[in-house]
Amino acid sequence: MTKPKGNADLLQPKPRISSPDVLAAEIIEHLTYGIGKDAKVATPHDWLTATILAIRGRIIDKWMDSTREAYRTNGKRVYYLSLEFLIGRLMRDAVSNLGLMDEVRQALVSLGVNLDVIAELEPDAALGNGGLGRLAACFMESMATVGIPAYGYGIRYVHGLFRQQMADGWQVELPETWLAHGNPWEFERRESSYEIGFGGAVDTNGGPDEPRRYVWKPAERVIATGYDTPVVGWRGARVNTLRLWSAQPIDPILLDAFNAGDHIGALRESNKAETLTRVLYPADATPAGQELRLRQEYFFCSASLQDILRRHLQQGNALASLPDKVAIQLNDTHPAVSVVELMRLLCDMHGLDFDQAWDITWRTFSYTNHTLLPEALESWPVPLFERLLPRHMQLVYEINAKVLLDARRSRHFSDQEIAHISLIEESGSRRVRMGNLAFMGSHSVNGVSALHTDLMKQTVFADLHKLYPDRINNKTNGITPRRWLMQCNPGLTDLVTEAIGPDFKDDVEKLRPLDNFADDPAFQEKFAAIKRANKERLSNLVLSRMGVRIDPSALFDIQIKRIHEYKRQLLNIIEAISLYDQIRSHPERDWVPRVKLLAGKAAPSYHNAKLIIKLANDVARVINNDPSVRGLLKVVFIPNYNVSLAEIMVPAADLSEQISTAGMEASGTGNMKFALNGALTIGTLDGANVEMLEHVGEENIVIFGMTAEEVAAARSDGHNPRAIIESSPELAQALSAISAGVFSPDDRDRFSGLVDGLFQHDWFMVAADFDAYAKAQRQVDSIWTDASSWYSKTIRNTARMGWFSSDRTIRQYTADIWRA
Ligand code: 4GP
Repeated sequence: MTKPKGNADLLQPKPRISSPDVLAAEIIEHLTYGIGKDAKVATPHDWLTATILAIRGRIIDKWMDSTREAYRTNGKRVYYLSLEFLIGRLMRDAVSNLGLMDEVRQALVSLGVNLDVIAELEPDAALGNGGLGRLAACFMESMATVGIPAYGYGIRYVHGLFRQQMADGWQVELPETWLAHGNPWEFERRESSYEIGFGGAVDTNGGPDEPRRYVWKPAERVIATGYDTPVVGWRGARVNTLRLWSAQPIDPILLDAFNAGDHIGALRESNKAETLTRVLYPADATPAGQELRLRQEYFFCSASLQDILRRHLQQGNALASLPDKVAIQLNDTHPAVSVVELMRLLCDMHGLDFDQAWDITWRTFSYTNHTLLPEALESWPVPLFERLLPRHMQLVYEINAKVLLDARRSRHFSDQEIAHISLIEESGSRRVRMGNLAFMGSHSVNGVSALHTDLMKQTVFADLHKLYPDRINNKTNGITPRRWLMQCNPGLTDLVTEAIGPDFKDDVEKLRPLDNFADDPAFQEKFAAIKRANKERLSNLVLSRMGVRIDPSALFDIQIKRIHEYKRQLLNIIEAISLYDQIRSHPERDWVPRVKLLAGKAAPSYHNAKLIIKLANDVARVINNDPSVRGLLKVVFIPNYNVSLAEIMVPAADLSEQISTAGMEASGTGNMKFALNGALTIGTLDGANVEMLEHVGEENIVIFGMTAEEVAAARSDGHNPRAIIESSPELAQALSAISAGVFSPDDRDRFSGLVDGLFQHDWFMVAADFDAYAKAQRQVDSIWTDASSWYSKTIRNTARMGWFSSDRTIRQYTADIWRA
């Protein structure tokens, strides 16, 4: 490219001033000349867009600095490949990280606009299903904060995670349209476009004395175009790029067909291409849509790898230095096909031989596992994989041969061990195992909490761990304290600053001195007042959205997360029923007023999860309308859980429910958000709860229930849930109320599937853990009754949760895995 030869001064933008009056003038400038609106007729959305554009300008200056710096130093770059980024809103994040909150607020006030009102209009970017997508968003922010030159790569879904509505208590899924008003954060990068192929056949060429070359001739091609969103680190330290790919047809319209009168057919190719990036795949779903999902995965992996190699070579680097300059982190198995795609690019497009390419490949990749649930470990039917990606199928077999031969020859693996590590699942119909592919193709394989990492070694990856004993390592998850403390809980942030000074804002582990205030009555009072204000805000939201009145002085007991049997919302609801029974049977006792709040989405095809939502709503209706409860218990299921709702619920919680069946929750991150915001946790010894216990101290967390080992033993030795239920009068009574139709008078059998499951196998140990859980809840009540003890514990939670910052997690990835 030729460099423009203009006046050097003019080619360099002037640094921007960010005083309120300058900001206000710029907002008006954007409103007028960018959006074409007069201030008098501008809609609140116009104001939002104009404000974002003014903020964006400030980010771009730093963004360009960061990019120039990365080119200049030619250091190692980190690429985070994830099919999900559950970002939520961006404006508050950006303004607060740039340190411009007061200036922007004042600028808007001078224009007669309220920042909080327009901030509410920003749609949530919900490009993810749950934990792993939200983790990716926290990691992007922390990488920019810690100063790592990093790119996130993903898909720009037109429709993110569905909107959840309740129809008579049942979940209904509606399309989500986050791009309806345009997206002022993103930049389309037409110049970063790549061709992606599917299907077709593989030819061989090369003369008799030349090495054989494979040429894939895809039958279909689409274009991937990048859209860049800047991600600002704390104090604007660094601005990284999130590049999301959108699919476009090569020919937008088939003119011949159109002219021949086939107006719909003329758009067929175009529709097919655009379908690729139209919707986020709802995880945990049935095999339906499998092909589309595999296409999405390959599409985004191929585009990202072509982009990564282009950047690497453009800087004058040799291919052999790829592992020294590039670290690619695979967020779960969704991007695992990257391993084979890089092999294809290196062998077929750049002429490397297989062994050279393999050496580069596994040294470049690393893989994070996020769940041990067998249904979530992806695998693809061989015929599907082979039809869509014929060249990749050949490479899968070649990689498999190399690894299996080595395991057999040098490690003397048995047939059974070989069968476990093979890339091809042979039992039943043949499938390509993406977990094993990600494992073999990476130099590091990490779990997301200490317990989960141990279980990975013992269960799903036991044999691969035996073959590569140095590969599995642990990186306990974390959360960004900017969004999950400073932005969502400004009251607490100010109080903490007043008590211990502002150092914790730059290093959240410096919250620790707050411990000294835990028993100080004056501080407790202020801490309680902030919690109370946050609870009032949530109560208002519940009233305005649902018409349900809840009392902010009651104990707010909150469970928010995806609805899944292993997360045991059912245990929580059954306990509510049992409490309801007891409040009515023993009106003379001193019951602690409690509001049980739940929220979360169920995968559209997950029958039992949807039934659990319906049960929560049915139970809520009965309990909330029963005068004999005297308002001592309320149950509320808030629809359409998303990141923005979490930002209101987390700071308002007194009690955080983290009650998964031990051994099943890989880590959890909601558990960390609540505790940091001064909630007490009731939880099992599962996922990161185990490490939270170590950090906050056993007197500041309520742990109950079976351990992972006990669960495994009960499952393999067979436990007898019927006997357990019959020996627990409270559980038996609650279940018989459900079965008798107390909560579903219109359809007595509605929940029989759920109840029968508890009697027959109780796979998730709901019955087995019930008594322990109920007892732990009464222990919570008794702590609550002593306010000073309650606040002393919850303040200590805030003080001691700093370690669970995603900055710490990212530093560990950087030091141990990426070596960036
Ligand atoms: C989630 C895990 O269920 C959760 O425990 C963990 O905290 C989170 O990943 C981030 O590591 N898994 C998923 C998934 O979201 O789709 O498997």
